[in-house]
Amino acid sequence: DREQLAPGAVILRGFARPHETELIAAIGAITAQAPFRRMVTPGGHQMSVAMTNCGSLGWVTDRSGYRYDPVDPESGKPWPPMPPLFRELAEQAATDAGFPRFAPDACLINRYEPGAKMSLHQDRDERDIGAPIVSVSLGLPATFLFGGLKRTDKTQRYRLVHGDIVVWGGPARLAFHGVAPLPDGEHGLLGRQRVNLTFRRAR
Ligand code: MD3
Ligand code: FE
Repeated sequence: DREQLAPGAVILRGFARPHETELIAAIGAITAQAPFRRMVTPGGHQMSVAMTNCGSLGWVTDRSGYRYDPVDPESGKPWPPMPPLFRELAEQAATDAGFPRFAPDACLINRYEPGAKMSLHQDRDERDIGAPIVSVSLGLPATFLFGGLKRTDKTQRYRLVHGDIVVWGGPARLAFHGVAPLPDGEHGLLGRQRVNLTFRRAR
């Protein structure tokens, strides 16, 4: 089922569930090559969310700033390739939400352990903001915060659970958003964590 959160923001509840086993296996293979790590923001704070990437470009942050990098700075090697299933699932979800021909070149993989959060921010590091962003939630449920185009705009809260996919495009693309501190819990396949895949067209 498809539900509109806001203009341009569509949630496809359970859309990834039929693929949960393969998605989790693929995440395991990617993180064996490019382990999760907690990056440092330009302001010098270590993020509570641990991250890695797959695809031709990966989102990274360090003291020098945010960027998309074809190379994992920890290994000096290219990021693991994006599995065809990831690409196909993201494209199918985008199409169902009204954004056909989405061709992501970057997949950021975020890991939240209990207490980890993501503060309110905008995603503005992509060259083509005409392309949507597709996010896949796996593991423990989280509360997603969705605001407006100004940091001070009122935020709405949505609960995202294992298998949900959200497509953010059009007027929602530059909205402020974040994730509330992850409550502790136990997920049958992923244990005490939430993993989020974020697909973007960076270049
Ligand atoms: C709404 N990640 O990595 S994904 C991020 O759950 C990020 O890990 C969150 O925000 C997470 O930048 C949320 C959903 C998401 C991604 C991009 C958006 C929502 C968005 C861009 C605009 C509006
Ligand atoms: Fe974001």
